[in-house]
Amino acid sequence: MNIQNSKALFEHANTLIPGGVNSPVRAFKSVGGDPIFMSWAKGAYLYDEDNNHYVDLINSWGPMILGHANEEVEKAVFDAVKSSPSFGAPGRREVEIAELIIEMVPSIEKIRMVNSGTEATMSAIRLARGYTGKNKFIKFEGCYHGHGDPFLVAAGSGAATLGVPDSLGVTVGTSIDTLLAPYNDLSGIDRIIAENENEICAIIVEPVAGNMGCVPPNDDFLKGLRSRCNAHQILLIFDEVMTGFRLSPAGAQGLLGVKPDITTFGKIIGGGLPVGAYGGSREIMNYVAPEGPVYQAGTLSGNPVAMAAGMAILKKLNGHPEIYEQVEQTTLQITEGINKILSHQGLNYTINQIGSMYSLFFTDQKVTNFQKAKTTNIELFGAYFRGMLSRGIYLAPSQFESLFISIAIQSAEVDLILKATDEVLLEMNGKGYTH
Ligand code: KE4
Repeated sequence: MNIQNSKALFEHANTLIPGGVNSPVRAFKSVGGDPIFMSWAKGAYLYDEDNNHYVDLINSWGPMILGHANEEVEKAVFDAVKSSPSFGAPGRREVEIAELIIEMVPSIEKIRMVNSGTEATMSAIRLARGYTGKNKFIKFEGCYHGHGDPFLVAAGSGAATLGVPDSLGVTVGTSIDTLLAPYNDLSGIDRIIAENENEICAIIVEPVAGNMGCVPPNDDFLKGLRSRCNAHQILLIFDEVMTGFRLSPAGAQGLLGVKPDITTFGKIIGGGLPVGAYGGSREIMNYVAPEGPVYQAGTLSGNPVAMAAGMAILKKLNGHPEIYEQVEQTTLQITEGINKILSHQGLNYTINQIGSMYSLFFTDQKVTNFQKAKTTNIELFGAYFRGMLSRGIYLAPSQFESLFISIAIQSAEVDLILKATDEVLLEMNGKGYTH
């Protein structure tokens, strides 16, 4: 596959941008090889700077559930941008999208638009602290909530649940109130709550984890978090940046039947433009400035063009359960096909899937948390990624990411994905990538 223009662009980009990319995962560091520079996309396909094309299984890390360059979204953006890309004053579209999200997600009575998922989660923690008067919060190992300082913490030594900074530049001071628990482990939560009674403002969780690869919650996990939050006056925050409007018109909470106190959004609600949001009950959200004492602001929050894109995609999803049925069926065709192929290959593997999200791990363990996800064979995943890429299938360039299926992926693309999977795994086995 000729990728010389991508290579030249990456070489030049490296002299101008840290790592040559504007977000680390795009650099292909954990899968080997150089990143592909995309030039355009339509439907199920990405087209790179050397005019190779790829079936896209990332879909911009979730937003493109309707496929790339959806006509209605495009038209809405073109119409909005003609009225000026930004007013810096309130506009009609902000009211309309707030009303639509509140209609679609029953746990939300008021919502604030921001510009990214990171802003949404940072603001949600500040709001939880302001509303409860308590400083500590619990997050789960392997869950990612954006690059806000309080979230960039790693598990401390041993059983210690105090987070330690996981990035240079994050101070102990900002991580000291972050408590870490294993995903899908309610006993771990009980221990942390007991050790920090009356000091915890919130538990923030990806209701379906997508940042350690796709890891669905155990049946009792979310209900268990809900009951513990009720019992200990702790706010339950669902980070639905990835799962919001992806797993159902009301996100993971709509699919799994557990209501959080605060929900954060991103990705799909911007239709591919930079948008985030956080929302919850009227009582909690009225703590947010200028209504209340918790400050949060943003020059381009509620930007008319981004709101137009978000409205267009949400209107297509609202009241259309058939879209969710379709992407789930397509995802099942892919995962069942991969399962059939791999069951003959003698490789250790496991597949996690829920709705239109899935991940393939190369491990003999059931992957229910980050420790289990880390038992995957990273070298094998890298070989699988590169083999699929060379056959025109664009996977997430990291084992610890979920894949996202769009309605634009039809049976022809499923056939391409499975044909490539069969060839790559046969080749890998031939090369002795066994266990
Ligand atoms: P952004 O700030 O990237 O818009 O959103 C942060 C965020 C918050 N919460 C969850 C559950 C998320 O998945 C994300 C961002 N997701 C990653 C993909 N794992 C974005 C890709 C990237 O970092 O380039």
